[in-house]
Amino acid sequence: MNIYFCGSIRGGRSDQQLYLRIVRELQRYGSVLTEHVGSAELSATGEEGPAGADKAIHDRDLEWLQQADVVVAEVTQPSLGVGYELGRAVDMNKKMLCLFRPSSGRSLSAMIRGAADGERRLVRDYCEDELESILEEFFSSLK
Ligand code: 6IA
Repeated sequence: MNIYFCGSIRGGRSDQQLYLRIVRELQRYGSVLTEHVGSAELSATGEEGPAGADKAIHDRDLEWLQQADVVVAEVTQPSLGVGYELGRAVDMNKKMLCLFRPSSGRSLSAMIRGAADGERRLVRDYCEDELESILEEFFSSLK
C-alpha cells in the first residue's frame, strides 16, 4: 500500500514531532512516499534551493500523489501546500483521511471539513492519544 502523508512545511513546523510519529505509525501499514515531511532537518525557513527546485518538488510530489493508494493529512497547522495537495487528491478521487486537533484552538477550513463525504474522504477530530487507534480503524476499513 502506497501512503501519501501531508503535513505543513513552509506553513510552519511546530507539529514536526507529531508528523514524525504519524509517519512511523503509517509505516506499519505500507510504504510512506513522503516520509521527509516528518524530518526534523526540514525547516519552514530552510534554504530556497537552486532555481527550479520548487517546480521539481511540485512535480515529484504530484507523481507520488498519483501513485498513492491513500492520502493521510495532519491539517491542524494551516498550510497552502497541504490544502493544494488535498484539492488535487479530491480530483484524483483518492481515499483520504484528514486529522485535526481541536485542542489547538483553531478552526479547520470549511474547504477541508466540507470536502468530507463520510466514505472516501474522512475528516477526524482527534487528540494525540487517539492517533494509533484512529489509524488502525482507518486501515482496517480499507480491507
Ligand atoms: O506549503 P507547505 O510547504 O506547508 O506545504 C507542505 C506540503 O507540500 C507537504 O505535505 C509536502 O508534501 C509538500 N512539500 C512542500 N515543500 C516540500 C519539500 N521541500 N519537499 C517535499 N515536499 C514538499 C521544501 C523545502 C523547503 C522548505 C526548502
